[in-house]
Amino acid sequence: MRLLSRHCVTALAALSLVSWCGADQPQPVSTSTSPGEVVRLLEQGVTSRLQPAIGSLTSRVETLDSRLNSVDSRLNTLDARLLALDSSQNVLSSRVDDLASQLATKTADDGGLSARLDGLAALLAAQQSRLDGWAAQMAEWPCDPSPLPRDCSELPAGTVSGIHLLQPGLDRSVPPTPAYCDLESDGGGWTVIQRRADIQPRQEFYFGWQAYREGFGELDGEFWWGLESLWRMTSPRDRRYQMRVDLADFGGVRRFAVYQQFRVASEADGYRLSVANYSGDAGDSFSYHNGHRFTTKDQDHNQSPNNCAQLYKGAGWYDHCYRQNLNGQYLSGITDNHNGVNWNHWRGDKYSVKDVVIKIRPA
Ligand SMILES: [Ca+2]
Repeated sequence: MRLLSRHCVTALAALSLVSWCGADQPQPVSTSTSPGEVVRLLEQGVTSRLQPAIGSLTSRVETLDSRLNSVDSRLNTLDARLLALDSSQNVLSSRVDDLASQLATKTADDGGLSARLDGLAALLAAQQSRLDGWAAQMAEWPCDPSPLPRDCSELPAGTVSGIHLLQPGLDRSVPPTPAYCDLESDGGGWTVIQRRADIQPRQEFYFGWQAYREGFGELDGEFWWGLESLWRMTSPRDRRYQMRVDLADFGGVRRFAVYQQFRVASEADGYRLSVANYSGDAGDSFSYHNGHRFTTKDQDHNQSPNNCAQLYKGAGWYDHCYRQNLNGQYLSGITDNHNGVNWNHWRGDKYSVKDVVIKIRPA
């Protein structure tokens, strides 16, 4: 047996390696195969052996890639939800702040309410004590042979100004009614029928017919005495009444107007006004209302196509509509509307005066 050459040994080793690697169909190699051919066969063998592994690896890489994409997409979703939660939290936080601020305001309001309730309680107590006084006065009344005064001018000399019981008119069967008597200014004897003043809490004057019929407010504060009492007092023909209006602006200037004739008709005639014979320094803003019936926001008795009380937020003997609006809104001086407590012939119809007193006494 001749010795194999070194090349042949290498080729045989390579063939063994191919065989050992388990090639399915190793190509037959003859001992005469050249070394180059051996290397090519070797590479071919290795490649075909690695092909499935590479395929498997590629597929796994693809799987991982796809899972990575899926994870990436889930991360994006989570990111978006996190952002949404963040924004929700901001909204909630801002609502909590809102509620806290509302709560603070509410608490402050409660303080104001409590003070107003205290004020009302004090008013009620004062009212109660006044009622007790009148009750005592009335308890003595049936036994008193002298009738109650028809108006404040009949109160005995020396009586002090303030609230007194009257029995207006001639009908003795009508229950007595309280009134504020001014027994000092301009000779005294005045029955006050309306007052406006810078007093808190502010008295509302924008009422309907019933309130103006019966009267409202505090007799020692702001009030309207009542049309029914005015009619009872001024309608008997045995006595004529005069009316005086005192006014003051917010600069401390005072003016007055006196009318030597003043009378109010019955409710059936809409409490029609008779007023005449002006004198004074305020200007004559009341004569325009002479001969007109009373109008409230719920009873329109004036010549305007509209309800003047609704138009100018008051009540009165409107025509078409007014030269004075003394039952208008208390607007404290210069206004941009015509709703104030105005006396046109003095401060015009856009100046709501500070003080008003309307009073009557026998002429
Ligand atoms: Ca009208």
